Amino acid sequence: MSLKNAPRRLLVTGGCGFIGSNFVRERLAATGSGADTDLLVNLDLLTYAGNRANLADLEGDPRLQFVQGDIGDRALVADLLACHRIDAVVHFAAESHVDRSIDGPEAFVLTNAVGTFRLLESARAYWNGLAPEAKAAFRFFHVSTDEVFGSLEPEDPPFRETTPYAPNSPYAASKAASDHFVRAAFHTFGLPTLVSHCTNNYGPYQFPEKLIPLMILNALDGKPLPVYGDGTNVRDWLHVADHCRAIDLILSTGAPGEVYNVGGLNEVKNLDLVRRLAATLDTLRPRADGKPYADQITFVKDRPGHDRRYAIDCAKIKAALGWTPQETFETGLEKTIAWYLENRPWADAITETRYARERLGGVSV
Ligand code: NAD
Ligand code: TDX
Repeated sequence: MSLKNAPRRLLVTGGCGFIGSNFVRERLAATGSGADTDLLVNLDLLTYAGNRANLADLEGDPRLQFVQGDIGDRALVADLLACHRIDAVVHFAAESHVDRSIDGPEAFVLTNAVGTFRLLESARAYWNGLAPEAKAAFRFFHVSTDEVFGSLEPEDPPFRETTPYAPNSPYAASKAASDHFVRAAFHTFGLPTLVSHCTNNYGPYQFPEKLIPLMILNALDGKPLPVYGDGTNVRDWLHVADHCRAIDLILSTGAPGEVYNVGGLNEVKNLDLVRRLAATLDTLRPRADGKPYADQITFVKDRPGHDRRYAIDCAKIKAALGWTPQETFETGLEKTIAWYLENRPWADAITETRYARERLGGVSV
């Protein structure tokens, strides 16, 4: 598929987070693919989840510019869009952790709903002033989640793009609110928007409050592996590199106003996943006492409102854009575990911060 119309001057929000930093790295590495990047401005507020170390290897790349700031700062965003003649916004920035949204929902409303609304307004004002050709080529890409569709029972068919919204957590509700503003910006004002709903991502640079890195690091530290409830909740796991490839493809070839579901085709029960992580670590980094890491599994109080199952039907993106995930869970998980083993100083630097200690301490012990 030709990427000749791919945008080349991007404003990426949340580029110091997990998926954003992987996207920035993949995007800058894609030179010569037809989706070359002339400039990538990374706007990130550096909340507890934002980490400049996630992009340390790219420091000095003349195509990458970091700006610390808020997506809701209209003057700043207006300036960045105009000064850098941006032709696409790729919006990752968010409060992203469900447990934190249960402890304190307001930050989720402010960042995910109000912040996205303000970013849309800034983008719309800039887009309105563009010449016709640039106006037609401009894109606003919103990274959403499968969680806006609610929870599936074991026998339910996976979520489609047309599945009605039924968000259950404050996080999901705030993402749903942002999706509705994106939809309205297209329908009412014609802003060329694109939306993706993806399943649980995994891979390098994920903040260690999320299931996979938390379990790997707790295992190595001899801490309990806290499985919520009975561990039968199901998630569909998508390698972050496959997600980034999907975003690139949608950005270059997706139709404005369209929504695409992106899934890993890889449903796993939480307890099975944790057992699998433990068994892989038994091989790669056996415990000093020779016992299995699975001995550290502890069942803890369930997450309130815990969604039973997520699964995505990605027939649309497959048929329309030719995307399918390339990573198998087996290879993806092994590479991911190896990455956390090799990058212990990266994780230690995070877990030593005050924010992380407060939260991670609360979850794991
Ligand atoms: P993350 O928490 O790792 O990173 C979020 C980033 O946004 C951080 O760098 C943070 O500093 C930045 N940020 C937060 N508030 C900001 C603000 N007001 N202005 C500017 N920057 C701000 O999140 P992630 O896991 O990389 O998720 C990225 C996006 O993908 C989110 O929109 C999330 O809802 C969505 N998503 C994530 C997953 C997943 O499995 N991680 C799955 C589906 C969808
Ligand atoms: O310690 C834990 N024990 C546990 O059993 C943690 C942190 C999680 N879990 C369970 C809860 C979920 O069923 O594991 C599953 C995955 O949990 P998270 O990693 O917190 O992800 P989830 O709640 O599924 O949401 C993720 O996927 C959708 C991302 O955090 C969201 O940003 C994304 O939108």
